[in-house]
Amino acid sequence: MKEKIAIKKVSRDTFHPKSKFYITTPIYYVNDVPHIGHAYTTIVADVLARWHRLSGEDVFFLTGTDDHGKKVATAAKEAGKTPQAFADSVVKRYHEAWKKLDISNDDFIRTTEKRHERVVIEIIRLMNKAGDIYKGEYEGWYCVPDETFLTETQLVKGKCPECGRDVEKVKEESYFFRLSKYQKPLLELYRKNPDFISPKNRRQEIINRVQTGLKDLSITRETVKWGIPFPGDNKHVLWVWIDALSNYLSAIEYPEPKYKKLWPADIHLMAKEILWFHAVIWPAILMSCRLPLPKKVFAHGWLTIEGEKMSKSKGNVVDPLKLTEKYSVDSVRYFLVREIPLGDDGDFSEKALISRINGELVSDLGNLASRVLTLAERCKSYQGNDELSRNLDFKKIENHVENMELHHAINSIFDFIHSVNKYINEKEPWKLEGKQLEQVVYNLLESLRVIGILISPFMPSTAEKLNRQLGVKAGSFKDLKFGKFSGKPRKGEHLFKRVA
Ligand code: ME8
Repeated sequence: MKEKIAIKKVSRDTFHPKSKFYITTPIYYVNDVPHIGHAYTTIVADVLARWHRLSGEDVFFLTGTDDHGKKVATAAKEAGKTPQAFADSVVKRYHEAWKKLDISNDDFIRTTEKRHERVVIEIIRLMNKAGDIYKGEYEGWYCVPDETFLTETQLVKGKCPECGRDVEKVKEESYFFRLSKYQKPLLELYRKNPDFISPKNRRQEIINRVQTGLKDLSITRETVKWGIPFPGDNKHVLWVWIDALSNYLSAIEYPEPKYKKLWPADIHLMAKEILWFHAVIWPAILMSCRLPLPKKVFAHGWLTIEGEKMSKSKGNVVDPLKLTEKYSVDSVRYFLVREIPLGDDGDFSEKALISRINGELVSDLGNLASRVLTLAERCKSYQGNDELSRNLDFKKIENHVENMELHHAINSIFDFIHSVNKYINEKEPWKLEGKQLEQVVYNLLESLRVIGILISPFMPSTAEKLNRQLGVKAGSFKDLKFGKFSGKPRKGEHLFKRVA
């Protein structure tokens, strides 16, 4: 291709001042109900969304479902339902799970919605206008569980290299996207924006693959019926991935004012198996449409269950709703974010969950609140100082969040919690009376108020419970300054229950 595509360096503030934050999760296939892997991504995105709201940013947090494609059509057939009825029933389970897990998404997009289809058609129109779509024949392999086209050489022992499952042979008429044209612009994008693909260790893998060359991509299916008809040739439906990726624009009403305010996305969050689609295919589509590119695509690792890959046949699929019947929602949220460094693979085990509940949550945080609120019952008024503020390094916590090191952010919050526990032990307020007692209690209440703000993105209902007992309103980061406590504390139940 002779045409030169200019790639600008995408800086955080190219399009907007630091006032908006648009974060997305993948839209999940509705072939089955949500499991803990889906919950993990959605909880992490929720923590980030809540954090940025506390910073005063205008946050838009999007999640949703991928309703189309052969995988969903097959599951529907097996269930004896139409794809639409089947999708509708599974989507309910997603709504239920996200509500239970305190997910604060601002919207929930489904690819079967009209508002989505309209934008998908516009994207195809723009790609076509750029001369990037042509008709041909696809001959190769297709992995239905991953909804991916594969070449003979990509197969490993005749199976899908990603999921290891059977693939099917495909030979059909198809429309193609000139992905090959975007090899150089993509490499330039990665070079100029070193953080575009995060974390770093995944970046090089993508660059290596793109450097070996990009083949044009089949973007329609003739033998699949469950999808958006290809504009101008209804014999074909759009390949589910082109349909799905477009959700990031359709949910913000491209090209309406909402899009102008929110695009480009600040973070597309997902797990590593679909990084290729987000770091290569999606930016290439956007380049073809002449649209700005997202600022960051971040791929986290995979969750295993008690050391094993999650699978139906092993019977170890963890249902997040069932889990929260046994353990509190906040302890599950806390555990997933604290246990696994974002980007690494990680393991979910009930033993490790219980150990963190009984240790960090019950003993360190819950007992601190309980001790302080008991002491507060002995005082009629309080007057203190800000001596505990020097134990809090908010900048450090903020940097950890900015760098997507959420486990470190929690750790640093707990450093402060430990320092407050130490303060009680040193001051021995149970031996104090009058003004001296009032001062120590004030400083402790003030620290709890600050802790309530800091933990709220991770454990929103615990923060609410704590605020209620302190008699204070929910604060944001501008309220982190010490010396503001004016609550009317009243001790309630322990923040967490010990698990036997
Ligand atoms: O890929 N560990 O949908 P999907 C961690 N519809 N995260 C996991 C996980 C695990 N074991 N299992 C699933 C699709 N996830 C497409 C996406 S986006 C335009 C289209 C999470 O239902 C993780 O976020 O297969 C992963 O990327 C996603 O679920 C895959 O969800």
